[in-house]
Amino acid sequence: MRRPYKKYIRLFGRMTCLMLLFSVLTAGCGPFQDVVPEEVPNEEENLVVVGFSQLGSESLWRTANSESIQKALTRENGFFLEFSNARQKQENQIKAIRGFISQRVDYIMFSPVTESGWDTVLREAKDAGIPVILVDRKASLEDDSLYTAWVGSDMISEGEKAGIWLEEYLKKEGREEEEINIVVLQGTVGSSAQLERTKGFHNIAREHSNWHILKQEPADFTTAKGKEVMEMFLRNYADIDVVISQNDDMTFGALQAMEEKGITTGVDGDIILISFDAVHDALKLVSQGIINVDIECNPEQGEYILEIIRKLENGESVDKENIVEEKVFTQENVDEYLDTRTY
Ligand code: GZL
Repeated sequence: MRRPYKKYIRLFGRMTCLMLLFSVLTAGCGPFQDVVPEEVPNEEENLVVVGFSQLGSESLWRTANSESIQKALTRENGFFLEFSNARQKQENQIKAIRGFISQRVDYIMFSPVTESGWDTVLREAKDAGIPVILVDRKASLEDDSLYTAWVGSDMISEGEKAGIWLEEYLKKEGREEEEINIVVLQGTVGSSAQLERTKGFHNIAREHSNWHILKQEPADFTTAKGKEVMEMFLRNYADIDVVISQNDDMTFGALQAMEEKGITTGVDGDIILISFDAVHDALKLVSQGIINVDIECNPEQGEYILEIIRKLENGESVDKENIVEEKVFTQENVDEYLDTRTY
């Protein structure tokens, strides 16, 4: 819902802040170095101005998530999107959100890099009368009126899907009574992806006293860290049966580490490999039998957000939680999706 009586204040405030923003940009320093300053919206366009603090660009999934949002919130669709890349640092997200507040944007969107530490800045947004939409990850808040809607995945379910697949696979292989040693490459500590995928898998693993989680180690959702942590696992554990990697980028790193030691993975491999995200490059490895199963985490959230903001602009109510559709990919079903995967 537009705030007409404030629009001139907002326009002046916005012009001032955007000129400040542009000066910061031209200085080449400051937290907004990733914001691409399209020409300032003029009031006649009546664009909905959205400030978006994306947590980073750490993974192929994140890139696809950003592109999905940029493709939806376009000028043609009536939006002016201010995009800021926080490089996986909470302080950069908080700085960006405060910048959006001072610019008096119409909506603030962000994907919380970790769940805690947002109450103060979101109260500032609420006091400024700016609705907040959470994207992808969740924020743990004392007062859930501090955000209007969340769009993302049921990541507990994702973790449970991994556990259920492993149960079924071991049964099919006649290994359901075998002692199974598991190591886990975890995502960014404290992120809802890491917390909920871990919780979901544990919901299943606790039913199997013969499953032993030898170690869970954060690898920050990146390929480089994934390789480093897998090298540590291989140094410390001689008999690993299952590697669970909480995103495909870490899986790519883990595969490099195992290949260097001559260890094979997948359908006929030494180690069962379970991954999350299901980006195209990983689905190719599922098709080749190198990754046993990839639990999809759908980054295509732009259209969900577009619908939510349009409803809010029309004064309609919106659901607080908006969960995106997701699949599980194995060698049995992956080929029918490979050609249409855009990320
Ligand atoms: C999941 C998302 C995670 C992805 C990773 O919703 O937050 O962050 O699984 C990304 O690839 O880094």
